[in-house]
Amino acid sequence: MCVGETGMGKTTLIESLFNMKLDFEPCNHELKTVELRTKTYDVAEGGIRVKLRLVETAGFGDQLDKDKSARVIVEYLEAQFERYLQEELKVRRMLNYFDDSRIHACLYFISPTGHGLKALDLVTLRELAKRVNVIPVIAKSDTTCKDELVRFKHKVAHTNVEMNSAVPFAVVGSGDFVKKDNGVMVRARKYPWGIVEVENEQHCDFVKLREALLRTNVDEMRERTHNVLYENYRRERLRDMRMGDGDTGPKMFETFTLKQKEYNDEFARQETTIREDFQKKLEAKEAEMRQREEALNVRSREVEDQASYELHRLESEIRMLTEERTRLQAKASKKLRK
Ligand SMILES: Nc1nc2c(ncn2[C@@H]2O[C@H](COP(=O)(O)OP(=O)(O)OP(=O)(O)O)[C@@H](O)[C@H]2O)c(=O)[nH]1
Ligand SMILES: [Mg+2]
Repeated sequence: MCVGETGMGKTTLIESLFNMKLDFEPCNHELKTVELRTKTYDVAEGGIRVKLRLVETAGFGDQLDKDKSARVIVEYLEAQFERYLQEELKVRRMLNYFDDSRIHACLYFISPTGHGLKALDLVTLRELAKRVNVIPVIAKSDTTCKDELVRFKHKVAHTNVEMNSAVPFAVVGSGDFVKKDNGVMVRARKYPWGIVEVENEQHCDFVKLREALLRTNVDEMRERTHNVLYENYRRERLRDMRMGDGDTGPKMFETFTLKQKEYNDEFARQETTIREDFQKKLEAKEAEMRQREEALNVRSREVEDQASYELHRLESEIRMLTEERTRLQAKASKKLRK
């Protein structure tokens, strides 16, 4: 994996390391988030054909939120660990045939022009070092003079960030070949005053880096990825899944039964609580409804009483008027007879 700011020479260095042309598109500075571009190649190393998976960051350091740049890379690294863990947890696991995409080495490109590591470098290196073997490289080291480079290397090496190699490799990459005076074609960068040869140890640490990355340290890095970095991730994840020691092997079934019982008990407890809550709410609602019904009954009784009182009053009035009329009619007929 190559992590470094846009245009830092990531693709060129990988092309120089594997002596082949890669089809990684250059990136502009306009990406809103960091992207990871992955490509797989078949390469022959020391006569052996190996599958090489390359991941290059695009847009790294171009956003304001520096933490987010690191987070995207961390998420990618952890996703590869998680794939492996899921395979490992299968009943019929096929680890020998599994397409293991865990990253074994990360070249971290440091800008040659700085006074040391930038905040972005520190934040990212701290997070990366927990999940991948980090190899710091000072990019485009032909753009810095020799004494300054020595001081710069020293400064980076003494930064309090855990890295795989104590001293960063000062590297130069080039896609061009130049013919030397002796007629030999070398991979180099041509300047008005001469050439910087990529594979010349007097000019840069490219050869040392290639030796370390592709030969001497390969097994060590693979082992560290599996035994230390992946192991840490695995431990954390299994703890998250509430698995502990003794959850596998002969005791696994008992632990599983115990866990299942715990789960069932917890489920039953929660179910009872929910049922009791529901019952309480139901009873409260019923009491409220009863109260409202009672209030309505009282009111309707009041209305009924009022109506019957009014009815009685009107009936007695009608009776009095009828009597009055009868009395008046009798009086009138008596007068007529006279
Ligand atoms: N001086 C100098 N220039 C370099 C070196 N390596 C690459 N370059 C130049 O830097 C420019 C960018 O190189 P790339 O390899 O595309 O950089 P990159 O990091 O892959 O860029 P992105 O993928 O776009 O982020 C090109 O013009 C290269 O020729 C180097 O070691 N020294
Ligand atoms: Mg590139």
